Amino acid sequence: MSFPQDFIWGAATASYQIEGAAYEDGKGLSVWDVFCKEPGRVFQGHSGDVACDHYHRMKEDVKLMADMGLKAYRFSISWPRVIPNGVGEVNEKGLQFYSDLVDELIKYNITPYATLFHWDYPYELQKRGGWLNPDSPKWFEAYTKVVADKLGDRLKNYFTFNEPQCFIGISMVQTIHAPGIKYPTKDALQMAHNVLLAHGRAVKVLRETIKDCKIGYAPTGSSFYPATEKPEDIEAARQANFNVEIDNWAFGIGWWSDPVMLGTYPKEAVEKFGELMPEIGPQDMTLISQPLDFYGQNIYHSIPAASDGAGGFKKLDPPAGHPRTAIGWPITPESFYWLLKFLYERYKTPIVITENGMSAHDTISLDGKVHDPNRIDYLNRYLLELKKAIDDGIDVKGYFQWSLMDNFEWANGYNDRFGLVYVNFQTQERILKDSALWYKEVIRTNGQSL
Ligand code: GCO
Repeated sequence: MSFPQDFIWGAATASYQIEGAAYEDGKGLSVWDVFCKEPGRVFQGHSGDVACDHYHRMKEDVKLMADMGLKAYRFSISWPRVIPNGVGEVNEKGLQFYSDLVDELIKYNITPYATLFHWDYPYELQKRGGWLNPDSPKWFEAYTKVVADKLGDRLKNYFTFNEPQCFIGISMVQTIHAPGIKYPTKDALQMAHNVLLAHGRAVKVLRETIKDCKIGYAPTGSSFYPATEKPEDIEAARQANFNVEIDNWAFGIGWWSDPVMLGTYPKEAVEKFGELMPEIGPQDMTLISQPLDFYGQNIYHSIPAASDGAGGFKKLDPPAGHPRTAIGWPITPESFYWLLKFLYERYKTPIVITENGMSAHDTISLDGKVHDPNRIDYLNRYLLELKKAIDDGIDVKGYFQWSLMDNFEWANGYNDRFGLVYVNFQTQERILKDSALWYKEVIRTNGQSL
């Protein structure tokens, strides 16, 4: 076996990270617009005000995607660009931008995949309590309906949420991301439940509005691979992936994916949380766990796990000098094979890798090109592990590289470059890196060139 004929070869971005035009054409404020202006929040006070100026260069950027032979593009929709106050009046100009983007992609035969929420939450709704407000799932449903009504005739593939681990965990527990507010655990758990309800409502309204749509979810989470291939270490890694640590619940895969895929919160964690657990209505878990067409997962790296000799697991540190990306993440290609295997065993749903890639301190060489052999090697290694998973019968439908282009890396500002396309943030010049040309060949040969 090899990559299936219809394998989805794509790249991904997110609205706040690339669009810019933060105050144009009637867009409302997002929590990121406000957060970036708060002193000390973001590296060197960077913001997404201009970012890659994609809002004005969308056609040029889609042309680049076509030049690279991308079969699919995963972008996100900015909720406050579409509904400036989060609820109520629709901003037609903002909505039109996404409609034009979808048309442009289709013109080049690139299948659009939209993420409904990739962190740029409407500031007006944050002022009303954000995800803690019991009405928040309904707000998200209403926004989803607006998107589906306008784009659903052409846009058929949706992801509801990107990485709830981050926009609750990093934002509301660690306070490193917008809005950067620390909430007590009980409130954070309630918010998490409201996000899951919002996911359920969005799935429902998408299915009702667009008969032939396909829906997924794009979480991430702390993940583990077996330190050795001894059966007890494999079992230890399996356990570790879905175990919810009370101090680290917000980053658990189990906390965010078991309710969606299995209709239950992980039992041991519920018992440990006791009175801190959110209120769960009688129909909630049914709403949250409606069947999905594919399960998305953002995978960058994992931690080795081994048996603790007593039926449990222990986490290991990578060996000294282990390779790392510029942002400091360990390079662990085996995370693909093992996590895909464990996810497929547990959730029994086709998988799409919704993000994977590496940051590097890329530079323009004297020859005017951007040589990034490290990124090519990274992608090559991970994709070989992906192929191994497919060869083993794991149903992986697609792969979205992160990211199409260098962009605003949240609290790290423009310090980390994740793109296949180099962006000069002063001139907005784009240059295809060597990795973009390499990926083009992978796509052209449907993975045979790996
Ligand atoms: C995330 C987000 C992306 C990031 C990327 C690199 O995973 O944090 O989905 O927006 O830019 O993952 O950190």
